[in-house]
Amino acid sequence: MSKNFYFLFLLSFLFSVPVHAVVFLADGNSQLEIDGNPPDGWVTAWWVDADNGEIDTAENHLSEMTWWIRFPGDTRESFLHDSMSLSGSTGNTATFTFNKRDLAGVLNYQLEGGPPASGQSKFIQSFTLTNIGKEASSFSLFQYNDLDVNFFADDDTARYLGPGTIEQTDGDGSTTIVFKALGVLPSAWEIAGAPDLLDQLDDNSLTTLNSSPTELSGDVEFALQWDIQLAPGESITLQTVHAVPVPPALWMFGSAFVMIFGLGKRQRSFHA
Ligand SMILES: [Ca+2]
Ligand SMILES: [Ca+2]
Ligand SMILES: [Ca+2]
Ligand SMILES: [Ca+2]
Repeated sequence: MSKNFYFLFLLSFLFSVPVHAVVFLADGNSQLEIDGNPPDGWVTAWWVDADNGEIDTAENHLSEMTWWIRFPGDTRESFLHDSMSLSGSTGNTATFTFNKRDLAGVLNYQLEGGPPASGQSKFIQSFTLTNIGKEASSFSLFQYNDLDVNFFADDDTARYLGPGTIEQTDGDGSTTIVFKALGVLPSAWEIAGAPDLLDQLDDNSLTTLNSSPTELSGDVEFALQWDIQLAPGESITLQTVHAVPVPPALWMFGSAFVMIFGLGKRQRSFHA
């Protein structure tokens, strides 16, 4: 084996290293892992502490979340992160830039963890897309989500609640994740058993989501589709929010507590 061959071998190894390093965001009780290895990774974990103030492996709610795009004339969707690079990150935020054809994008991540052991958390993705070309630009953008609420995949139920809103609840009913699309509402959505939709996005044919079913149980996944047209120079910003809110029962208990406590105080001051 020649020296040159050895050098080329080393070089090929260097260039096979993924473009994006893994990015970890942390805030409060939460961590988010962003890992750019296609096609099975982008946001690859969302840990939320729900008990003891320590993040445990079994507190991961997310198997994977990926973005896909298709332009007119394409014969399949492509993994959007192949055209993305990290432009900066802080403790709980990260910014990526995207460029493909005449489309320039900025994708921002923000993680908002709750108090220790609360189980509450939120991560927000804000995506600004600008047509930097001289012609109108049309494209279909997809976001794929395989949430596994409370880590165990098979006992979840996903429900479509209305335009841009899907919730996914764990089998024991203790934890619900609410997904919301804001800014620009999706043109279509779909709920399925994992990994059907990922296979559809990653195969060699065109995918159009069919906006059904409104409820499904098992190892569920869901995807959103935005069909967008931009004039030259035009920009849009769409946002998606994944949140584990305060459970409704706890929220009511909290409000009742405040009411009783408030009344008690008022009565004491009345008698004084
Ligand atoms: Ca824990
Ligand atoms: Ca799932
Ligand atoms: Ca589950
Ligand atoms: Ca496809």
